[in-house]
Amino acid sequence: MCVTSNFTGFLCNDRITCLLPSQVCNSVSDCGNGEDEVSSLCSNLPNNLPGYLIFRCGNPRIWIYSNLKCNMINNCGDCSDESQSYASCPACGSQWWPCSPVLFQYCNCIPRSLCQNGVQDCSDWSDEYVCTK
Ligand SMILES: [Ca+2]
Ligand SMILES: [Ca+2]
Repeated sequence: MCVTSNFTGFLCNDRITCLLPSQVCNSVSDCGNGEDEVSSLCSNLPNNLPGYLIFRCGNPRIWIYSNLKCNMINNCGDCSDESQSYASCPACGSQWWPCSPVLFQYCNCIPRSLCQNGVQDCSDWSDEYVCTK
């Protein structure tokens, strides 16, 4: 395990390189000797991965890499990775606009870059008539 300011990740054998959880078992050797792709980790995914690399969604048969939790994108499909009650995510930051989005890609917040872009992104149109960039 290794911890950076942004995520908890996988420490390579060089004791320096810290990989994002989603770089482990992604069929790319990201550590110098490929120790992030060994079958003792990557067979029977995700059961052989350390728990800090994964997040179990609301449906526990569905899992995501833990760095995809609270990234404002609906990776679980049911928004459980973005739910404050379930995943302890912080409220929308300053770069985000809170609303019920039209597209399920976003769960509770849309990027402010979508505000006043001429396209409805919130069900109440607040992105076009209330939100400012
Ligand atoms: Ca890899
Ligand atoms: Ca997510």
